[in-house]
Amino acid sequence: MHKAGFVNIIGNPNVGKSTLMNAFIGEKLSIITSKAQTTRHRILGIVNGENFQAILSDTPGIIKPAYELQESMMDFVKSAFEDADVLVYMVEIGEKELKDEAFFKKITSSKIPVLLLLNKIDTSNQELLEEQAVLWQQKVPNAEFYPISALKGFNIQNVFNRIVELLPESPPFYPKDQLTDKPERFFVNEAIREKILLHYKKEIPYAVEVDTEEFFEEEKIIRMRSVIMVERETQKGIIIGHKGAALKRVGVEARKDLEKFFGKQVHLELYVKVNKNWRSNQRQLKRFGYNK
Ligand code: GDP
Ligand code: K
Ligand code: MG
Repeated sequence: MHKAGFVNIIGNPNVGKSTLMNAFIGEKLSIITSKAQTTRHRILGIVNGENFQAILSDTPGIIKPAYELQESMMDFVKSAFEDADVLVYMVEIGEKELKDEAFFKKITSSKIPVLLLLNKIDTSNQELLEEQAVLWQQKVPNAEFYPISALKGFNIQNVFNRIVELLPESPPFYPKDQLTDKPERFFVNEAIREKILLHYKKEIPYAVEVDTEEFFEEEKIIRMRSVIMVERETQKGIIIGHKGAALKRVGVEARKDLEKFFGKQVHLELYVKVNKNWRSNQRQLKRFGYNK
């Protein structure tokens, strides 16, 4: 018998959804930073076993949209309810309220099995943990409850075993050697965006989009050329930095991650371009893959 199905991970920004997904996959597919809205797209990660295929999806955190890009991000979250076989609802220690009541209702009235993961228990003491466990089980009584640490790997294997149990009987949906539904260029964009999130302050990361224009795989090396898009001339200057030092750092660090990811030497060329107000422009958003 073979089992296969879709497992959708939802929750507020920064609770650890991408960290969990990567812990399941064992590869760095989803970028992780301490900033909210790091994940903009819906990313599938596929875990294959001899008798199962779990197709996990990491979604952007639930937020109230303030501009078009965010509206499109929330469409990815909504779609996560539509095709799931298992819902993984993640909260973190100390979190009390949900930012969106409509979503919360969908979870508590879900006909699909729900696993409620209370994450970051490595940051908690026993008393707080017990209090939170009671609180969350009352709030989401239809869910199976698991305290976890996605970062330290605590209870992750148990959760994963339970997910596999809950998968319906089905042939695989994707080839069994496939890890993700996203093309290689997507991971190049994401590796660069992660470094920008890490090294620049304030609004810069949110004004940035990365587009990999070239990706040539040769026998011993992969050659890539990517453009970092910003909304204003001043942001371009900040990205490049004094004598190009800031941009160089992004390039060097992203290249190292990409060499690990692809298991091959990488040559990465970066440049910066101003693209006025791309975040509010439907056509531009479509181009960057934000249409559903
Ligand atoms: P997402 O926005 O829900 O995808 O959250 P991320 O996976 O990007 O994680 C947000 C931040 O929480 C990052 O700094 C992670 O390192 C951190 N984090 C995730 N899981 C844990 C955990 O189990 N324990 C601790 N202490 N930090 C965690
Ligand atoms: K994050
Ligand atoms: Mg994320």
